[in-house]
Amino acid sequence: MALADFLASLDTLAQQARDAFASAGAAEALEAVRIEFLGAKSGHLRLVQKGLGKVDKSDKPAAGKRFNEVKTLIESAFNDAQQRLAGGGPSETLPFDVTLPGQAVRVGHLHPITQTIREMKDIMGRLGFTAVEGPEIEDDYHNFEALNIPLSHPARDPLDNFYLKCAERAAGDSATHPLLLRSQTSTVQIRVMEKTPPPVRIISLGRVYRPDTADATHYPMFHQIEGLLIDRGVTMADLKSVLRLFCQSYFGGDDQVHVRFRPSFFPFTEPSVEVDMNWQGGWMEMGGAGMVDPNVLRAVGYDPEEVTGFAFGLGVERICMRQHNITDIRALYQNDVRFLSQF
Ligand code: FA5
Repeated sequence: MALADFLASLDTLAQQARDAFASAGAAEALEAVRIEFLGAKSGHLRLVQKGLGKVDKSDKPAAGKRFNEVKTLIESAFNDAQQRLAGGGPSETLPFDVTLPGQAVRVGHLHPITQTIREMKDIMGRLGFTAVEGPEIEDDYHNFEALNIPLSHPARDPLDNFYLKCAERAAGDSATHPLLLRSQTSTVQIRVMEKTPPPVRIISLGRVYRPDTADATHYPMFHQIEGLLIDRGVTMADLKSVLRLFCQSYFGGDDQVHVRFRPSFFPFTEPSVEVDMNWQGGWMEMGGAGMVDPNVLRAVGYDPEEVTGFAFGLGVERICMRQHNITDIRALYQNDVRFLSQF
């Protein structure tokens, strides 16, 4: 065989192989092309190699050199195609149809508690409540004293709170008050009223901490939504209406949720109630609420003869659990992606 003919057949083969590998759009197609060109028994390259034996002896070195170059070239075309498909990128040579529907790539989503918090903010925002933030490291004045919880009250017990030993203090706090991880979001009521003249209509959502033993409905760190409304002539009927409206909006209608108000006691509200919701054939305690105690109003400089108000604090985890039928609060914090990805 003339050298020129052999080299021409190699060039043709190289071009065909390059085109075929570049247009392979999936792993199966690529494998078929690989067998077609690089197959050990009857691939095109193998057949061309057989032609090498027919080339004149004096031309063999040039023919062999070119054969090896083309073999390397075809193998690297295969490697390139393999990498392109593994990377998931679009084929360079395939036409790209912009009218085809896109393929969603799921990279993750919000934790169910974050979703619940956002939905709650949204609903309460529509009811006219502005969301505000408060510090998670609190002094015992805002966590207890200003909320009418005296020094002797068992709620202040070191065994029931995470007191901090550190010397550093939150900005602006008096050095005489011990610090702790807040045990309730009711602290934010005080911080807002200290700075804002009535009327007030706020919610605050965030983490609170208690050394509770973890069980199906308790966790040492959990979230609360606090609500506070202060104005002239606010009554218990307003509190019940707002909580009912909130629950109906969140759970989807009167037939989806029953709310029960149980007489109770909190030092900072009078009268006080416990808020329960029906769940799994019984009742689950969701939070506490009541009319803001006149002592609390006085402590922040409000006149209880002029304004009245209500406050509530609900457990975000329990509301999220009821919504999604999660029977154990611990599942929310085990970070099992198989569990979390359901919501
Ligand atoms: C309070 O924390 C009051 N600050 C609520 C309040 C606000 C009353 C305003 C009056 C006016 P309580 O300790 O009951 O109340 O907690 C409220 C809710 O937080 C509970 O009903 C429950 O839903 C949730 N909760 C309490 N402890 C835990 C815990 N360890 N794990 C998960 N959720 C909890």
